[in-house]
Amino acid sequence: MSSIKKLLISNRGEIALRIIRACRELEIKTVAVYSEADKESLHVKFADEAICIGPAQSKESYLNMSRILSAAEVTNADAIHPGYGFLSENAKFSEIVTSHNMVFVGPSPEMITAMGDKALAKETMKKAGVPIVPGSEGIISKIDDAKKIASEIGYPIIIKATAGGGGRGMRVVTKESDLENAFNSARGEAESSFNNPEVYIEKFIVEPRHIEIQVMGDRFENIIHLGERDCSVQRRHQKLIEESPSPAVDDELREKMGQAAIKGAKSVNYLGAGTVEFLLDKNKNFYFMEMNTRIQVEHPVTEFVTGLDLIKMQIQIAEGEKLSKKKIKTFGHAIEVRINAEDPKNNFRPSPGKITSVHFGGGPGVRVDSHIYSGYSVPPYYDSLIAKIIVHDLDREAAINKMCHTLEECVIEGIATTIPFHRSVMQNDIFKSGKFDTNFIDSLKI
Ligand code: MV4
Repeated sequence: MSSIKKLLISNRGEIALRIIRACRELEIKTVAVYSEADKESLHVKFADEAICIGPAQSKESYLNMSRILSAAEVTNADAIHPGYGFLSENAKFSEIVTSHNMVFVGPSPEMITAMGDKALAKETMKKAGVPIVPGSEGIISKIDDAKKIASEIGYPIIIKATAGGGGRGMRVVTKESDLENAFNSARGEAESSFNNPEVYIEKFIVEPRHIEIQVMGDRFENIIHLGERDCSVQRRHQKLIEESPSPAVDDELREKMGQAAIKGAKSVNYLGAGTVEFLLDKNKNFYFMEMNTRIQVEHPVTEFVTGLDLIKMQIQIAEGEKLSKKKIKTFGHAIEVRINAEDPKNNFRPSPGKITSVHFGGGPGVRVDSHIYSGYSVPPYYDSLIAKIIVHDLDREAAINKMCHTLEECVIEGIATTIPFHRSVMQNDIFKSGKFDTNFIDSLKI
């Protein structure tokens, strides 16, 4: 039972602010770290202490373990929260933080490694009885084996990098004559992206939805699920809009997917916040895809429908607290849109630069998680997320309506943002119908 007194946040932007706010409520002191490009960032101003850890490039700052650890040592921090991205799923970082007698607010190195290898994670989930997509048992390294397994499961198939995620090293193959080229190029891309050429093969699920279950585990073998998030609105593997509940998931399916996620998480003794990602097909079959061992960008939609504070829970679990025995109740419908500094009229090209004025919408059931302000310059070095707008209302229709009005109230001047794109999606008939899949955005003419 360690009680955290001072926590260092090895991240930036809105998530760093989010973690600082949770710490204030828990009466934990905070240390921000920042790169030279982030001197004027809000997380630097809001934290109790702030330490510059190096130049703008992530490798020299937010990804530099020794500089972050030095910052923790000189400030006497007794815990580190990695947020999402950067070092949040780096097994070595988790290990080093712990070996320096600090609490890592995240999973053990073993857990990160086990889930970071996608083929291994799939095997682990299969053994636990979680449904998986039919395919190869583990890695396929020879084209003849690839041909054999592909003809067994039938085309179309998908080749995936075991070190992958985010679409890199992935190839869809519809006929055998394309297999050899795809196999070799997937391995090549996997090698150059992840220093690991290993791939595995699955049946390709056409027009799936991306549904993920939020789970939380404590040190006392309690694992709970907090319902699903539907993240089917994506563009080039970047999520744009997330919501809970999913328009495609009824109570019965939610219970099935929730229990499957719990079973999977229990089988590895999962600790802390995690997300079990599934593909859901047209016939309501669901298949394990990946498990993320971090807090996710879209956690606020789950917070809105459950009334819980997932960041506070993460920290309390890391301190050794037990999960509450109270039954999780969900209420209403929440939608999140990601506001990126990108120009939707220009192929979503990044649009860094100085923000000359900002106004966000507001009102009951509106939440804005953002680190921007008038006069702030969006640096070109990091991901382009500048704000998340999350709304909550009684049902999906009311939530969409509220999001429309909120987006109408929003003004961001000086840079291009994805606000106009979100306004048009909120008015799109397919989006409003709730009947869409992961191809929805790429099928729009934008
Ligand atoms: C799939 C799939 C269809 N069938 N696997 C995309 C990212 C990576 N995490 C896995 N992905 C997919 N795996 C099988 N067997 C379709 C995708 C996919 C996708 C998944 C979720 C959300 C958006 C997507 C966009 C394209 C492809």
